[in-house]
Amino acid sequence: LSALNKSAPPTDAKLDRCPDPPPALVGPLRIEFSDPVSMDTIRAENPNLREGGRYKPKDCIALQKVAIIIPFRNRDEHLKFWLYYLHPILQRQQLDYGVYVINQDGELTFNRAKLFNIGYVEALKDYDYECFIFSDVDLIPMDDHNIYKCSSQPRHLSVAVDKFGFSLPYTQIFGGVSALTKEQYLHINGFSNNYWGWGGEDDDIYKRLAFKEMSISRPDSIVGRYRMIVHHRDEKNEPNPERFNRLGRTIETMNEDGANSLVYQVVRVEKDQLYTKVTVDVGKPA
Ligand code: UDH
Ligand code: NGS
Repeated sequence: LSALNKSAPPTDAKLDRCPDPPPALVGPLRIEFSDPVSMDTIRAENPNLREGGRYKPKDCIALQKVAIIIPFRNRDEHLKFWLYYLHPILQRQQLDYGVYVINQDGELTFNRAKLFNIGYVEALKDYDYECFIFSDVDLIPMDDHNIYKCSSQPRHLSVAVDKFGFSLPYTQIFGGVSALTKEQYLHINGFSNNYWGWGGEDDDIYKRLAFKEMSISRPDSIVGRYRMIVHHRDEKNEPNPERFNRLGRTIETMNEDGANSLVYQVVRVEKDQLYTKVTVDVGKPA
């Protein structure tokens, strides 16, 4: 049968599901940020991407359709490193994926979790994604066995970040890079739209999952190693003084604040070979 398959390439309908684990993974990766990379180099090194930063394996049916959502403003240097390292990894992982950079327009206070909610909605306008990876732009996995797909429980992927000495800073942390299926996301009414500025929005997601009696799945601390690109605090993303108060009320607010209360405007959509960038007006604190 395999000889037959070689002589006559199968049509899409006859493809098998991709093997688990993916055969081309290489394990630990050398990740460094000393030499800047150019977009043209990254485009040339990833010829099999389709417009919008889309890919699917051609010889097998991917195990999951995955949208990767990156909250963004004014981090072009980080985005280049992310694209440079992640596209080859995601292709080796044989995922049917798309990369969505959700760019907050204007200079008002940043809102990471709302940008995630927007990414969820905008990605689903393109394709029937079933898994959503929510990733900071400055976190690069150091082992390609850390698969960017969803599990039967919500998954936290960035468990061993270099800046925390390659271990979890606290058990409940859910920030950095995480993965939720459509069902898991909708079960918690998505994320809060009301955390403006730095901090707490990821802990709010953790609380939502815990209140819905879900548990967190994680890779081990070898496979789950990450490098974070060192940077200064951004303007208009100061620590949010409201975050502790809000976190005390998640259980009361989560049913009204989330996917079902999301309001925003799309300013423009740009499709590059390496990503779809959706620039959005997220508004400002009420
Ligand atoms: N982000 C942007 N632009 C911004 C703010 C945030 O793109 O202006 C995105 C980006 O994807 C980033 C994520 O939101 O990875 C999380 O924001 P962050 O990187 O500011 O959060 P982190 O906790 O850093 O990593 C907080 C400031 C650390 C200061 C350390 C000084 N040594
Ligand atoms: C906690 C924050 C989280 C944050 C985590 C790690 O204290 O949002 O630190 O931050 N929670 C609150 O502030 C309530 S880090 O060291 O990466 O900047 O993700």
